[in-house]
Amino acid sequence: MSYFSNVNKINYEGSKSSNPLAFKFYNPEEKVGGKTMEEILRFGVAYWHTFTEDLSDPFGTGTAIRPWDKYHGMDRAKARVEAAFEFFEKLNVPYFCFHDVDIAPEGDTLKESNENLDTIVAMIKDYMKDSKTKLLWNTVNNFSHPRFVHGAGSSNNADVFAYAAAKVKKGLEVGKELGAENYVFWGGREGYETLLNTDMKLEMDNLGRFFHMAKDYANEIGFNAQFLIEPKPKEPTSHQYDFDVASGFAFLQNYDLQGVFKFNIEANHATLAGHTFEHELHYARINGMLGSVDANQGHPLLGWDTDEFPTDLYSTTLAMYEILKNGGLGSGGLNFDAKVRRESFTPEDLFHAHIAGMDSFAVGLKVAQRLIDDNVLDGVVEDRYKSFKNGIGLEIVQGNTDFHKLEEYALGLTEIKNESGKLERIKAAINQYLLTTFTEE
Ligand code: XLS
Ligand code: NI
Ligand code: NI
Repeated sequence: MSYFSNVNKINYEGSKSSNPLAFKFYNPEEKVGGKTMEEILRFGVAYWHTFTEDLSDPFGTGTAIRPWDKYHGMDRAKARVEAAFEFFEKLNVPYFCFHDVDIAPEGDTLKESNENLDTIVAMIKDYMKDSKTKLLWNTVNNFSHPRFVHGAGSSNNADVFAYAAAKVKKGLEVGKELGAENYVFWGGREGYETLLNTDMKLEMDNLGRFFHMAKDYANEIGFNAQFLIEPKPKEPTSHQYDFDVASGFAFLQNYDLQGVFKFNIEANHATLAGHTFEHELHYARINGMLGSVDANQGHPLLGWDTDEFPTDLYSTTLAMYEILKNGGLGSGGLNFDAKVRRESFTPEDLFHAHIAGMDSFAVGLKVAQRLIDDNVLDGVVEDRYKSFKNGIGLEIVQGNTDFHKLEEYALGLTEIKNESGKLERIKAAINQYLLTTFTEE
């Protein structure tokens, strides 16, 4: 049975192709800076947006009726697995990601939910034997069910804390069973609405305890995946505890978890936090904490998590610049935590959207590699900080000064000369690289 019979395997056809179901820029085998695009980009499909999303919004019911929606319950879950592996193969992606409830419906009890998971996990494991597509990460959904109304690991209700822990315990077992390379914690409802009814200190302490117990259990069962925290500043709560990389990093240090986690950085969450995508990637990178990426983009006019497929080449270029500077993503990847727009409701749109995202990151990769090869930005930065290479600047960075010496030096200055930051010149150079990287081929 085929769920996408109108679509054949997506191949690379080059930038002149007019075939909408072909890659124009993503050529998995092409080498960039010594590695293939497939090895560097490590694309993943998000199960929730691609196989369980019906495109409903607060103003209307779903517009996408998928071929597997004629089934119900566990039959639908099984049909989704078949559809998913057909999709992965046709798109030729190396990875996928899921939450527990994306792959198997919750039962009436925790035990029943776990049994449903066991059935589907066994089926997925079977499909993975004949597939090149591996599990980039899994996670559990500890936010949709009404029991998580006050949060999960930060709930005021200890029974909910225990239930959430039991779900993560199972999630870690599932991750181990399927060979997940990472395990993600996105805060869900870990945050609060108002301080008027919230013990923030207890909630954060409990979250710290929760993460320690999760790591202890992963160690106990020999599940070696990289743990990742995915920051988001708001939505669903008005104050999420993992606001951005900086606050998440402080939390991890505070609770002695710095060595346990890295960050999974989502572009739309960065912009919701008032940062650029590259700011979050950079902040994580310079602290050795860049783990993986949820590749999407927000809408510049909307203040919520629109999770659009990434198509902004300027942004993918600057993101790939950070990723290359990081030496790649290690066990992480570029997971399309992105959904097609409500009006793009056909199964083919799922392919068009992923092709657009993959091509956009392939463009970003090639432009970023050229920017690095030609030392375009490094040269600028190095020149801008040259005052710290000798004289008083060198003494400052070597720790050889104090306020007495600095005052003495300042008193002796007759003139302070600053140089231009050359911002427009730099932006024009990036445009030049964006426009010429492909026309010159
Ligand atoms: C929601 C998050 C979520 C995580 C996984 O905004 O992006 O989808 O990636 O729980
Ligand atoms: Ni995400
Ligand atoms: Ni999101």
